[in-house]
Amino acid sequence: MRDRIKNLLDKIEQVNIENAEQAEQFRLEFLSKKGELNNLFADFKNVLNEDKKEIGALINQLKEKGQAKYENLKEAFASNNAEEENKDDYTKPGYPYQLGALHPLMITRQSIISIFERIGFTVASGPEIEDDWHNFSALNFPENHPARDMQDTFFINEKFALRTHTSSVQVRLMENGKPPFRSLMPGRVYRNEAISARAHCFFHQVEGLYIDKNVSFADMKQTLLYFSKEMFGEQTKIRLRPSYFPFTEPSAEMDVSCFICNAKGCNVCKYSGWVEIMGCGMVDPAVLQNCGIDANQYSGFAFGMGIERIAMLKYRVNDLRLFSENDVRFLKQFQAADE
Ligand code: 2NL
Repeated sequence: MRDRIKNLLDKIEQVNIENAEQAEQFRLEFLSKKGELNNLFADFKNVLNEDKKEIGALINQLKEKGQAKYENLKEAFASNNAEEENKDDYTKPGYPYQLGALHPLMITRQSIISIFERIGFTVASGPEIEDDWHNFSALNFPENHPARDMQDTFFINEKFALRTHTSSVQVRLMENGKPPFRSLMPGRVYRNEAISARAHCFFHQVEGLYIDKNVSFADMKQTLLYFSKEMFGEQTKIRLRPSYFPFTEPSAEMDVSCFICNAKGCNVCKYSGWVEIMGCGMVDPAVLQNCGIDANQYSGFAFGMGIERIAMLKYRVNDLRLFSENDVRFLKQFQAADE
């Protein structure tokens, strides 16, 4: 009995196993019901009582060795197999891709554009670096206007600055084309301001321009009412308050009835029932003349709004900086928002 155990121990230690099949062979030969170990246990009853303690311990040792060897082999071959299979299994489903989302400013910009496109406006674009004529002079800014100051505008050199509004593109459009015009100008603009929750050194605008014969202030009101109802809901009302811009006369600020509280009063409309969303006015005849358009034949209106402002109201965002920090925890929330 002792020799049998010794032989088996040597065999278990020396046996050479290189793959899963050989491991299974090993299990059948030594560890299965009809294997060598069980034979030993079966013959154990014939061992003399005085030897039982010693022989029993030896058989148990043998069993542990055999099982440990088998478990190790099994694990090694199993992980090899998994790698092999993964490499070649072209039927496995692919990894799911993380879906991106439109930036909230782009969603807002697109809603504004598609509302105006439905009534015949087309989109124009132009350079972000502008000369004094297109950004200021053609738009009727007086020589000593504060916007022309280094304090307010980023100058690149004596001649060029980063545009402070997208009106400069409307100027180019009028200079190079013939009326009528019905165009929309979305884009990034720059102002020399300290960055805070309410101001940034760049922001985004959509401006609109409508020039034709006999265009009146009433046309402007109706166009902006249509826009407001489409953008903020059918129940929306508008109101115009007198204002001033160098390039329009008369000029106005436009408020919409608060779409958050239905004009009942909330902290967004500061309990007034109204929120300001854009500036507008009839294009100053001097601007038309500067751009080569006969102000005796043509008239028109223009308007401008900040995309950030609209997006902040629509999505209840209270810090302007969130729009340019690109923190995915912020951006991810707009995954379902594009309409
Ligand atoms: C605002 C106000 C405005 C315009 C932009 C414009 C353009 C031309 C001629 C006349 Cl070419 N006007 N644009 C007019 C009134 C207001 O923007 O608060 N923007 C954020």
